[in-house]
Amino acid sequence: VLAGSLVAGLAVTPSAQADPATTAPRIVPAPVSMNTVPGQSFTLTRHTKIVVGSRSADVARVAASLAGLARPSTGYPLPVVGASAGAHDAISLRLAALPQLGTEGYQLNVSRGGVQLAAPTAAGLFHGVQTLRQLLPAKVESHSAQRGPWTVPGVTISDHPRFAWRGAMLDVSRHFFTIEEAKRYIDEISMYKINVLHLHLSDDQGWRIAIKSWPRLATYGGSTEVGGGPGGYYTQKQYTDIVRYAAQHFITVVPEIDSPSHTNAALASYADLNCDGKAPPLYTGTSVGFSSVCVDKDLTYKFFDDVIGELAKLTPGSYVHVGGDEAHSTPLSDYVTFLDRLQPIVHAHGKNMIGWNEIAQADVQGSPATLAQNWSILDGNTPAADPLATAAVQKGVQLVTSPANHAYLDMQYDANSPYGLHWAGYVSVQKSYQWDPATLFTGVTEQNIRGVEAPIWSETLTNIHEVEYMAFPRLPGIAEIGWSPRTGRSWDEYRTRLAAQGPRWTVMGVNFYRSPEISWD
Ligand code: TNX
Repeated sequence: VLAGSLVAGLAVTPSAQADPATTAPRIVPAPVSMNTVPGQSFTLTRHTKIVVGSRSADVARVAASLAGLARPSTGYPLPVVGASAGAHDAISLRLAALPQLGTEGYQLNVSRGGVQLAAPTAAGLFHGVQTLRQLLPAKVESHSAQRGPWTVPGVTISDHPRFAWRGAMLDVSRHFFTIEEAKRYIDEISMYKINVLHLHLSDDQGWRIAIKSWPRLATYGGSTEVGGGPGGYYTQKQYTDIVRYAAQHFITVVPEIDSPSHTNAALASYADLNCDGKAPPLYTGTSVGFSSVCVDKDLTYKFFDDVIGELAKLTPGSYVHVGGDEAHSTPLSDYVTFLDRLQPIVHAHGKNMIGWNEIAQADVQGSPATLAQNWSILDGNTPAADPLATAAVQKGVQLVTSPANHAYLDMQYDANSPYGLHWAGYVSVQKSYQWDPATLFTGVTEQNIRGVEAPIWSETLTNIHEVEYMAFPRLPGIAEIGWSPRTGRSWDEYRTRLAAQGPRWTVMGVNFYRSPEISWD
């Protein structure tokens, strides 16, 4: 019996003879504890049922999503039935009082008789199903019938996340991504237990959400993108659809309206928002920091009150992201004035505020729970002094960590990467994995950290396939840093687990980069 999947030396080198019943399964993110139980594997058959042991619509939906995944590939009916059907030859999902697992943990036991998944919440069951997916053969991801056997190795897993915020950011402003593309990304990130989708909805190059009180933002401000393409925007109904789809994957959408800079699309749409009353032209280049809203105009605050008000109503999650980055053409005193007026607007609409780390220069308050998203270039292993992180923590503001040289997935892997930027350096798969939130900054402890986030900026990325190429295989490593215990973490062990993801992505049609750093299965 092997305890603690992250303990060095546990990783089992894959070999042609590997017996799935005795080889430690390769799961990303690594579970907190996993024991393999030899001789206890379970094989799905056409009689296997999915038993829902709790009367909850959310649990029923998790069961339905498991059935939806496994029916096409196995060709089995896998009926979803109630607890009276019994747990034999079944995958059973039930809610249970397991307070030690928090709000997202789960327990998974596989034995010859069946699979037992228990969790305190439907979110925990969903995360447990993601683990179960990785215990099944990769071809379970196929949309057409495949040949079995569909064997799940005997294991007992107890698992829960290290950090509450495990985010992925998609910049839909520099290039627009359709709702179908956003949903596809949700499918992919939820496999790795990501629970926040941060949508960067506005920037100089495009405004991507319809605002009823300021309609030209979308119809004019959304009409182009980097390179001059047609751009686009989400109607409020479409945005709601994305939010609902994300919620079904236990992902909270955090919408970002960037300000006071990164606002050219808004300034171009409404001349009155400019200090000189003149609307600049739409912008399709890739410079940053040249735009600024007019900090002295009352209309500016009416504008953000209206925009954040509409967005807050459409957003069930508790956070609205206000940007705040790279305000190079806003004098610091204006920047502080602006943020000090913006934060109460966010609160007035019942939301908490998150912004890029520069917001720590303003009078931001830890309570309610304001967050600063740090995007500094940092060693990641040897703590460094970071004035903005220090300022945030001194104000009681927690950090979401996105060190650009480790967690920015729009950075090129190396000089040969066909897409991406490299202002923060090249970010190899190893580099994206070898850092930790608790060793980024001096004077910042784990208690100051809400979690991690992997942003993808889209100056060079025009469709979801290009986004996938940047996210995979790096995003699962960031997800693991957010979810798994730090003890025993090692690149050499991780890369063998990551290698097992390749065949899954191939079956799913995910356009991943076959990095030579990994010996892909
Ligand atoms: C910096 S990081 C930005 C974005 C760019 C990105 C490109 C940050 C908060 N702002 O405006 O898109 O670099 O990597």
